[in-house]
Amino acid sequence: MPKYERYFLKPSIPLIKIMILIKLGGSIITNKQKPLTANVSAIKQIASHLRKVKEQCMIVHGGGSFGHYWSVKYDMHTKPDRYSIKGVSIVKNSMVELNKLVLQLFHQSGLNPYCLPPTDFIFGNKPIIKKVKEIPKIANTGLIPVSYGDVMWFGKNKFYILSGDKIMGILTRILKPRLAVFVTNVDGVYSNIKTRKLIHEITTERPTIADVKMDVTGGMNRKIKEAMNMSRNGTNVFFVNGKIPQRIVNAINDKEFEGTLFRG
Ligand code: IP8
Repeated sequence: MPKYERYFLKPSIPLIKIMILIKLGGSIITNKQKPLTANVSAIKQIASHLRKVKEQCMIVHGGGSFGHYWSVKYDMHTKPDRYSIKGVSIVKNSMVELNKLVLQLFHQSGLNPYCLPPTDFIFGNKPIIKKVKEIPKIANTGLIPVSYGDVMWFGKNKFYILSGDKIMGILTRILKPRLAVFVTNVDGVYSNIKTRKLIHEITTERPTIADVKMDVTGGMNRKIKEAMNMSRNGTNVFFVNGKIPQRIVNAINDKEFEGTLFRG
């Protein structure tokens, strides 16, 4: 058979891509005012809306009143350091507990979540590229990989707090999803917190944003920084209010949506 014919007869290899990355912020899946309290009804509602999404997606969730509560108590931060070993253990356990609840509630809503702790694809503070590139194949089976912000082993007896927002940035850089969505308990990015003036679209410049309360991993500021980088790399990034979960679906389905878009 001539060479060119062999070339054309080769079955085309489908390009497997994670189409959508969704970060469920701790502010929406937990009650940040009450330590160790999950917002079960919000998780359930979001899960039932995610059933309407027909593309492969991956979820990353934050720590809220689980991981952040204990990280503050044990003075643990994003900088690798020799933190209290008891603190490391407690923060880790609290994130596993919250993750288990998210998985259970997703499952009850008819989704097929697949737990993927960041230790599965991040070593020290570097992504294991080969492992990250396997994630779309997992999502392609119909499973929904679910990862979360965590306390990570850094080496040399040091640990650090890894934000779910940072995980979103890492995954976007390597997997180039169709779009990414940050779900929080507010409508999007406000230019003024008092008047709740929403910024509908952000292109290149860092916006003047309202001052908001920080947490261990940097709160809204960290999210915005991550979203700016992700959009600069060509991914559209949406910020939506998870209290109205239809907005997540609308952003994904390119319907008119309420929130902030960082245009990629
Ligand atoms: O809420 C933080 O993840 P984030 C995880 O996405 C811990 O910043 C352990 C505090």
